[in-house]
Formats: sequence, structure tokens, C-alpha cells
Amino acid sequence: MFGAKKTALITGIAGQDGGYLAEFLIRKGYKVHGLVRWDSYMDPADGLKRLEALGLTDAALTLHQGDVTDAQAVTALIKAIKPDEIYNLAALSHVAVSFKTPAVTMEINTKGTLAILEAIRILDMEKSVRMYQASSSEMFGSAPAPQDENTPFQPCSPYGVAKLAAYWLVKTYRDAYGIHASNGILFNHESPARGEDFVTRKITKAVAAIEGGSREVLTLGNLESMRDWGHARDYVEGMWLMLRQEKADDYVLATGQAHSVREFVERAFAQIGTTVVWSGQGVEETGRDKRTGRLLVSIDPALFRPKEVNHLLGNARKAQDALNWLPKYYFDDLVADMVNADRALLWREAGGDSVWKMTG
Ligand code: F7E
Repeated sequence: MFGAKKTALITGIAGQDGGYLAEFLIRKGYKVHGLVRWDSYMDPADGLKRLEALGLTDAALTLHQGDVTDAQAVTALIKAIKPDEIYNLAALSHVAVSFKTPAVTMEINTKGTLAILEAIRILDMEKSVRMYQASSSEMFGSAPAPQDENTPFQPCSPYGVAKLAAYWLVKTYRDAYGIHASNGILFNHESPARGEDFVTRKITKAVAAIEGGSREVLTLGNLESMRDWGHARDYVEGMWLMLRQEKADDYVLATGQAHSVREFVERAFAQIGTTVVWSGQGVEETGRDKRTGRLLVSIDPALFRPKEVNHLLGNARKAQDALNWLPKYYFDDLVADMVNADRALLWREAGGDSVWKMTG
């Protein structure tokens, strides 16, 4: 805890990480401000639902309507609230969507980061503010696994390219102007608050719905991709730890274990007592209930990406040594938490009393 209350600004506060980070910082005694895009703000029932689910209301934090790409407004906001720490989490974060809207992706993920760095420079806040930049393992792209801070980047999506440009802007501004700005190169991190278009949540939501009888089949794309999946709760703590260091630096956060999308499906169904057996090849492949033969999983070629990142597996040794950071959740705990939370959600939506509690 600190003498005077510290102030933090979180861009992208309405997203998965934004909610968990806000909750974490408030518990640490921070005054938290969040930048929220107009569409989240206009439809709070949808856009701010994660904050509400964590019990974070107007009383706990201050939300500002705006957009990270609006450089003048970002500068004015930083000037007004004088944050001690800025966490730049605002992004177009869906890799498949970035192939459809590459220019918008560059605008938000690269120029949004530049707007913050420039604001710090223009306002002469180089020595008074610390910045966290949400960099991504997607920047490694097709680089062979395992990946760490010294692995050469080979991004293969507009998302990865945009994040890599932002990563280099952060390093450049750190070296050129002495800004305390750190890149967190985070491998995939999930939770019950994950957006429903990401593969983990899509799977856990479908598994709960299939169990509850409101859904027939789960349709997926590439089952073979390997990902290093951790829990978002662990990763927001790592963000904060990076800003505690005397010198700004770049750190990988990962669990050090990779699993395929196929394994995630199997583990999620196992959570409801169902064993999946696979048959067929490629887009003809299906997953069925071993006991009943019922169709559970099918493949849709439209869900494959123009270019795929096949194998992400992080080595977080540097963060372990320098930040004393270690994840608490690994694969099985993560899948269990997400499936159980989606079961609980279904129960609540159906008006039942849930036996499952949201832990994530
Ligand atoms: O895909 C495959 C898909 O969309 C994971 C973001 O947080 O992590 C995330 O990016 C894998 C891919 O995450 C479906 O092809 C199969 O190989 O859950 P995802 P992502 O692309 O790894 C990085 C670190 C970030 O920084 C990003 O912001 O799953 N997959 N079938 C599918 N993926 C989706 N979304 N939907 C499917 O039906």
C-alpha cells in the first residue's frame, strides 16, 4: 500500500483484462479511471457487463467515454487525471477479425499506442508516469516454439503486425525519451469473462448449453493449433508487477504448457462427464459422444484463417526471476473454471439457483 492514493488509467477497461485489472488495482488502493468506447458506453448492459459482474460500479471507478485513437482527447484526458500508471489494453483483439479489418486494426492497435506515448512526451510526463503496453504472443507468429523475449518475431496476421509495430514504438520511446514503458508479451489468457468469439469461451459455452439441452452441436475451425492458455487473473497481476520494477523492460507471461484446440474440447466435455471420440479427416472430421454416438463437434471451413499460427508455447523464465511471477492456474483448472462458470450462467439465465459459483 502507498501513502497517497495512486491513480491508474486503463484503456480497454470494458474488456476481459480491463475488468480483472481494475478489480486488482482497486484492491491495492488505487483510484482507477477507465477509457470506454462509445458503443460500450451507450449500451452499458452489454459493454460494461464484465465490470458489473465483478461488482465494479460508478462508485468504485471513474469511466471516461472516448477512443484511444483520438490523440487529442487522449492527451486531454491524461492531462486532466495525471495518472501515475497507464495500462494500454484497448485493442481490436480478435485475430480472425483483423484479416477482415486490417486498416482499423492498425489504427487502434498501433496508432492508439502512439497516441498515449505522444501524450506522455507532449505533457512532459516522462518521469512521472509508468506505462504498460499489452503486447502479444501473436507477434511470434510462425517462430518455432518455445518462444521467449529473445525469439525473433515472425507475425502472420494484421493483428500480430499491428501489435509488433506498437511494441517497437514502446521500445523506441523508452530509449529515446526515457519513458518508463514496458511491453507485456502475453500468451493467450482466458477466463469466464472471455469474449464468446474466442475459441476457449466458444467451447465452454457450447459444452454447458449441450449439457443443458439448449444446443445441439459445437462447430469449430482448426483443431490442431497449439496454444499456451493461462488465466487472465494471473496475468493482470503480472502487468502490475512490471510497473513495480525500477527499470522498464519487456516480459513474456505464459504457463509454459501448450495444448491443442482438440485437447481443450476433450477436457471441456470431460468436465461434464462426456468422452469425445473423433472420426473422419479434415473438414469431414466429427466428434461424438463415446457412450451414445451423438454428434457433438463438427468442422466449418469458414472458421479457418487465411494464415494460421500453429504453435505458441511461452517461456516466462525472465518474469519468474525478475518479477517473482508464477501462474496459479494451469490448463485443467482453467477449463474447469470456465465450464463451471458457463454452467452457472445458464442456470441463472434459466432462473435456477446455481450450485456453481463464478470463481474467475
Ligand atoms: O484462437 C483456433 C484458431 O481466437 C485460438 C487473442 O487474445 O490470443 C488470442 O488470439 C486458436 C486459433 O485466439 C475456432 O484458428 C478453431 O488457432 O481463441 P482464438 P488467438 O487467435 O490465439 C493472442 C495471444 C492475442 O493476443 C489475441 O488478442 O483456435 N480456432 N476454431 C478457433 N478460433 C476461434 N476464435 N473460433 C473458432 O471457431
